[in-house]
Amino acid sequence: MTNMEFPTTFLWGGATAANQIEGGYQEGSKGLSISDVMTNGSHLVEREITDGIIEGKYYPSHTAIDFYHRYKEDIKLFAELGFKCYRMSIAWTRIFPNGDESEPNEAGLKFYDDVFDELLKYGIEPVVTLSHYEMPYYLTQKYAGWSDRKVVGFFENYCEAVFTRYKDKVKYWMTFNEINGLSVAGPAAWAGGGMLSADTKMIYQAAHHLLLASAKAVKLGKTINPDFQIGMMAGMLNRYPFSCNPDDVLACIEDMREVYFFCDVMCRGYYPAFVLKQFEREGIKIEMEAGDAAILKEGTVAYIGFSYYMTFTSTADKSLIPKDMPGFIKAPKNPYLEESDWGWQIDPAGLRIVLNILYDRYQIPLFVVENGLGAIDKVEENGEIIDDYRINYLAAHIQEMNKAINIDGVDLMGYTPWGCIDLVSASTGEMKKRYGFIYVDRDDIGGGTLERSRKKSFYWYKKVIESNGANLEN
Ligand code: BGP
Repeated sequence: MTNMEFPTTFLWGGATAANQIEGGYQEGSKGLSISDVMTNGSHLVEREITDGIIEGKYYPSHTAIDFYHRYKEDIKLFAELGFKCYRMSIAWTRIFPNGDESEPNEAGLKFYDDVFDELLKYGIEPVVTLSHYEMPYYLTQKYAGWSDRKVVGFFENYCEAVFTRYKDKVKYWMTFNEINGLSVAGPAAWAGGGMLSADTKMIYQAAHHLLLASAKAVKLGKTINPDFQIGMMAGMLNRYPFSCNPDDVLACIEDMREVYFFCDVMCRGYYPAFVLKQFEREGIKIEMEAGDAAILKEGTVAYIGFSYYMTFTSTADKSLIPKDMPGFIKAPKNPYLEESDWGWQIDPAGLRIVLNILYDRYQIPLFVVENGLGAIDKVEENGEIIDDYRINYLAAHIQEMNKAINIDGVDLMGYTPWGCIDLVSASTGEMKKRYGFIYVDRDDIGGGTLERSRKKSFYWYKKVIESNGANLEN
């Protein structure tokens, strides 16, 4: 008989990112970040990236859910949920407002000291992303973001400041959120690379700098505290061949390289052959310095954190791709899956598949650091929020993680569902696309009291954690 229990060390928690929750965008001498110049949009209308702040436009990150002032109340609720860990990010712009200063900003450092102390007070382990879609805006203007190698040095200074300051408070780190998002160009090149537009060469040059910066962070972190666990973070956009036609299977392998390129370099420590061949074929010459290869080799990560929301298909027959399809990946819909109100195809079994693929390929621990259902919640007259759809989604995914651990033998460290407290959507800037166990009274254009309340899923997830994943009943 198989023992279907989660490991006793399993890190149950929740995940957020600074720019989607903090607000206080100019407080404590914080600098402007790339997310601070992004307006609100919808799943049909892309968020606008403005040239600085423009009067009359609405920028959701400026107040977000005001975690900057309410973190104590929010962390208390996380403790009530029984969180073992909390995934959050540090806003680089609180520590180095422009990015290229030589000394860090004390008010910013102090803010995260307070947040970490509050978490540790309840025995909640912080899991910290160093850069979650928000580099200093100034670096995009002066250096064209990650396309300039100087930014690697600025990032190193930032890492040194936070690693040194928090070395006894934070053990789990991740370098760049969804680093592979960069290959999807458009707004993703902005969020991940700080570049307004970029051709293939520029994308790969920026990717090289990000990969180098990640490896340098790992190396540096280990010298500051050898107990640090520094991982990578990928957006696990897994694809299936649309049919069993070998052409579709090959198209799928090729599409998946957009994810594996990044994972391969960070986990194995060198560029995979397929990308070197692509450079050769397309005449792409990336500037690399002597010594870069050694840095990549020495700076491999301790674990793979990844986000998982949905899956996609791949086809060799491009005529099957619907015209004017919204979203960043254009591919025919999978007829076996249902989708969310935002068109994301829900695939719990796909999570087990992904866990197996990643573990087989890299043989290092995995961490599901984002997963969840973005949905519109209805507040009943008595104030209740009955989000059974969210409970069903999460329960189905937790069951698949359990199988991956107990049937397949995958080494899975933990699970931090995305947006454990409602927050600003990264892709659309909306508030109504909610993921949380905790409801926040805030709308898409800045209205609402910002008050917090517990949804039905709050009580459900609390039981899940209490039972270490054994009780998934609604
Ligand atoms: C991931 C990002 C998060 C997040 C999540 C949900 O891509 O790492 O920042 O927001 O997706 O996406 P959205 O907010 O667009 O619903």
